[in-house]
Amino acid sequence: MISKTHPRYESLLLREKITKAYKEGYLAESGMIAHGRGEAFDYLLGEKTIYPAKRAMYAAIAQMLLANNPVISVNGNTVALAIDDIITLAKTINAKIEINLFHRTKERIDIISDLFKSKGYNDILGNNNDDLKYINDIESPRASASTNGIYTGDVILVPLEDGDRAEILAKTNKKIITIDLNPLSRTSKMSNISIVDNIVRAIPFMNSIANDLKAQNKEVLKNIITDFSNSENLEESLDFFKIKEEK
Ligand code: PTJ
Repeated sequence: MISKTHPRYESLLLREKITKAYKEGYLAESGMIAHGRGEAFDYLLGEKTIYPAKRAMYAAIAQMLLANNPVISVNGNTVALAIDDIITLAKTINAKIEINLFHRTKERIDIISDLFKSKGYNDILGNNNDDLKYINDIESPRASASTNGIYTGDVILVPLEDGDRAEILAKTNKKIITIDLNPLSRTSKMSNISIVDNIVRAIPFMNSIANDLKAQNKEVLKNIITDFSNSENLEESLDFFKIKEEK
């Protein structure tokens, strides 16, 4: 039990979610290391949602609202930290949710599928009964793609990845959106829209703007995307990382 008065309460709470998910059997061992890396970047960012991240999130929602078949890909870490907000987002913008694991095992897929079902969400893709295809050139179990989901999807949100997939998916003409605290990661560089923010702040922010954007006409959404440059936005994001303490 973490005391609410602890100065690092929020951060410790997230660690608790991560370790609980590991004990429940659905978070990969290396998911704990990935979380630590994210923590370090977030610390340097001041644990705040920066302006370039907000701009990227407007572009991301616009892109998903214009899509024919938008899909949110979830792994162990994403589920541990943001399952409820992901379900809300998927319902609001009419996107599918697909489980896609780097360290794929039948057991982890079953546990995650059951977690979604326990939340009343029964349409999860990528489960063990799904019709899975395999995307060429991805040399890991992450190549698996549901026929009705990532395989045929045109806009795919891939939070917290490790870079072996974003590039290949982007080459297949899909629009790739990521949430990654590391603006220098391969995934951030290879995606069309990279949101440099903690997923626990990003998905709630996306939910807070989704209804407003849904009410806009298509031209407004297209303009948001045309005005967005991922490389410039990543450059700007880097400027927010503080390696010197403010006096
Ligand atoms: O569940 P699986 O089997 O699919 O495995 C998932 C992990 C996360 C283990 C796998 O994708 C992996 O090893 O990822 P990496 O290479 O550690 O990359 C994860 C990226 O997410 C890193 O750039 C981290 O900085 C970033 N990250 C970690 N935690 C967060 C984050 N970004 C946003 N929010 C976070 N909370």
